[in-house]
Amino acid sequence: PHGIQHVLRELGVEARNAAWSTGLQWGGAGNEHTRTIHSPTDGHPIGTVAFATAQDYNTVVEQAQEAFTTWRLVPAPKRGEIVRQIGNKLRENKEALGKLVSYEMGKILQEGLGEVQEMIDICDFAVGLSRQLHGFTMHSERPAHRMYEQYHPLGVVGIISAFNFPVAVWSWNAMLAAVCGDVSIWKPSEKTPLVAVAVQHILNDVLRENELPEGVFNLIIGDAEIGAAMAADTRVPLVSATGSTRMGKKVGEVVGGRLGRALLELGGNNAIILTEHADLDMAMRAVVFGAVGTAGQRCTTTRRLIIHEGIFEDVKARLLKIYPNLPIGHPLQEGNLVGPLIDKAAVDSFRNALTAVQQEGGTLLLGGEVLEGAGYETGTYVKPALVEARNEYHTVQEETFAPILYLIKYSGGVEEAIAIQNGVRQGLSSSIFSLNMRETETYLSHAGSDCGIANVNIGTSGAEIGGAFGGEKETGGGRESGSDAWRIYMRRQTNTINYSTQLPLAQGIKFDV
Ligand code: UN1
Repeated sequence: PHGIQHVLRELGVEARNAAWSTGLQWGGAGNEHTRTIHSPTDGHPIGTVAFATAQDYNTVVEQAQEAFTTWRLVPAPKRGEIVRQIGNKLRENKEALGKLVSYEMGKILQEGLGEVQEMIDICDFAVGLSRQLHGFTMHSERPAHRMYEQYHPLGVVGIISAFNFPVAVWSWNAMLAAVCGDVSIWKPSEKTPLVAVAVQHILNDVLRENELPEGVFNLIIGDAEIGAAMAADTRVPLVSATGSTRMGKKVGEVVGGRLGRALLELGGNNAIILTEHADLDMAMRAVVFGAVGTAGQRCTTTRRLIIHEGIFEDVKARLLKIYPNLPIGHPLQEGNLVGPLIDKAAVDSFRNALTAVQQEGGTLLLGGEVLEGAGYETGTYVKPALVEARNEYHTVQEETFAPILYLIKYSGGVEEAIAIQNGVRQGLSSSIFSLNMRETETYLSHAGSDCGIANVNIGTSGAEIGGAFGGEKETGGGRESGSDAWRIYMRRQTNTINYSTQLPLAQGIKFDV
């Protein structure tokens, strides 16, 4: 269906037992621990993968360490050239990869293509960056001395990615790490390993064409045990993990326990504030894309809508008109805007959250049903829900990875709306719709949004790669992608060079021997 067999052939993703790949070699075949991946869109099997053992993991780390000794010596702009070639191959394969993202993960094709575009964009960004990995120079207090700082490659970077962005978030990490001179080991979500296999083939081709060592880019497919091994492994100086706060706390604790670096991008509980001064026509598009896009499975998904009481009924009426017409169905079918949830467990947490919030006093205005009948046989398609609720409800305080939008009323000034918005444990993305400068500037001020991302008159999701991406509080504090996020992938060194004939000490200390 939808030409998927053709796509799999084109991308070289046969139902092979691909457990891990160090650059050019595939291993782990013959492993008994295999899993067949079924599409959440139609339940059909896509391919089978073997899960890596602890021994496979060790082999991969050793090969990565070996490759690092070569890769770190390749001049950074030359590393950028390799990333440029990867970006070009991603361009050539954009259509096929976008389709596979869509089929394996369940997001609509437009978003699958968007995800591949994010990978291409970060490649371009990283190519430019490869000539700009600069530190500061400073003036020494001592005569004829020079001081400066430089950034060196760090080593092996572990990348744990989530099912919802099965390739883009990996690329933010891996492409920056690559130009920084690091080698990486990618553990994709066990729910979406096949598109990772497809991308690994592309990486392998580029490595082979450039006669580069195996192990510059590594893929290891496995379950939580592999992630745990990475977190505990002192051979992996940086572990970058995207996923739930529960997972992130474990990784952060273990990595912190060995004083390694953790880059965490965890749960969000993102809100849009609609003040009386909002342009509602514009706001509605952002709200609906933010709440139901990717079927509510982005970490930047809009989960709470904080609405001034003066426009509350108007906003509610508009949403109640838009929601029933949302085209829900196979994500590769043109025209559909909402695909399935990733699996039945996700459907259960969606249903459970809706039950719980109603028990707490929330009102389910619309949605919440699991769709049945032709095209919906998997039981993974749901109707996005609108719920009138209060911010302090337990259910509202949690991130449920599903399309539930909580409508929350406020009656005071923008400060009250900001307090509600900040009144959760997570701090990823946020936005305000208002044409009033006092409101928007207050919202962006030190007393405003406490999130890593704060937008004005655009929604909470769909960030561009050029900015630093990440959030505060239980979102984990990490920053990935653009701006100066590259620094975490390198080690920093301050150098002082004496070109005088004396040995003066700093702070004027006299120490004659
Ligand atoms: C995620 O959901 O993990 O801002 C990442 C966005 C996308 C990335 C989301 N560019 O929605």
